[in-house]
Amino acid sequence: MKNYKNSLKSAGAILVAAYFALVPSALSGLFWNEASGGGGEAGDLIGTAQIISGSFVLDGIVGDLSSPTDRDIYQIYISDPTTFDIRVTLTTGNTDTILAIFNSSGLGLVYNDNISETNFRSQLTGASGFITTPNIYYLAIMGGEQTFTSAGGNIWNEAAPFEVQKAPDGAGATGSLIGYAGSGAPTAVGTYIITMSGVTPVPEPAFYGVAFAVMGLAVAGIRSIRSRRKQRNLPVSF
Ligand SMILES: [Ca+2]
Ligand SMILES: [Ca+2]
Repeated sequence: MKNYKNSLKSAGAILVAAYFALVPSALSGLFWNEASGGGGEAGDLIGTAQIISGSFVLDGIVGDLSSPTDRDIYQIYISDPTTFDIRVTLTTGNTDTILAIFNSSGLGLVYNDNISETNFRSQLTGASGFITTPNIYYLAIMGGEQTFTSAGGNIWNEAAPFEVQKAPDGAGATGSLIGYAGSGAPTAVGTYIITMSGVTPVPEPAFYGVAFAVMGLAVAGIRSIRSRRKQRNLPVSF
């Protein structure tokens, strides 16, 4: 009997510990790191994107273009589509980037090559009006002299004017991302920093939903045991 009660107490303690282990801690002002936070190289397609998840204030991303054809895609959550700002603020080696945002189907939404005629880094903003709803999106960064492709061809044309944010305008504009064209600028190799606002890590409702569902089933099981023991006039003390 004692062992039975202790085992139930232990089960309850484990559940309580599990509950608090799942409650995210309040952090703030963090940059996601492709290598240490993401665990390695971010993929270059929607299905292999590095998922930025957790509970913290996301200030941006630090990553690396390890070769001229390294293209990194991150799954993010744009919480404020009208005011978000995503900007390449620093690269070592490479100063010519391209940024683009895709939806979950891999369809291109907005793209920018150069911030200005003298700044060849890239910036995407809510003010451009191409993102209208808070949602999960995919942010891609790569060096210049290459293009995103769908089955129909280039999703965006790499053509002047380079300083605009634009919707897909290439032959493959209406298709989903399947690959890339172009060998990339040799100078593209280097570390980059993307600063951002109006963007958060991807929420984890499914994870917490499952966790609480499991807890609910466990609590229901304990209540059921207590109920059965009461019916049998056995002592319950937990
Ligand atoms: Ca990379
Ligand atoms: Ca550029």
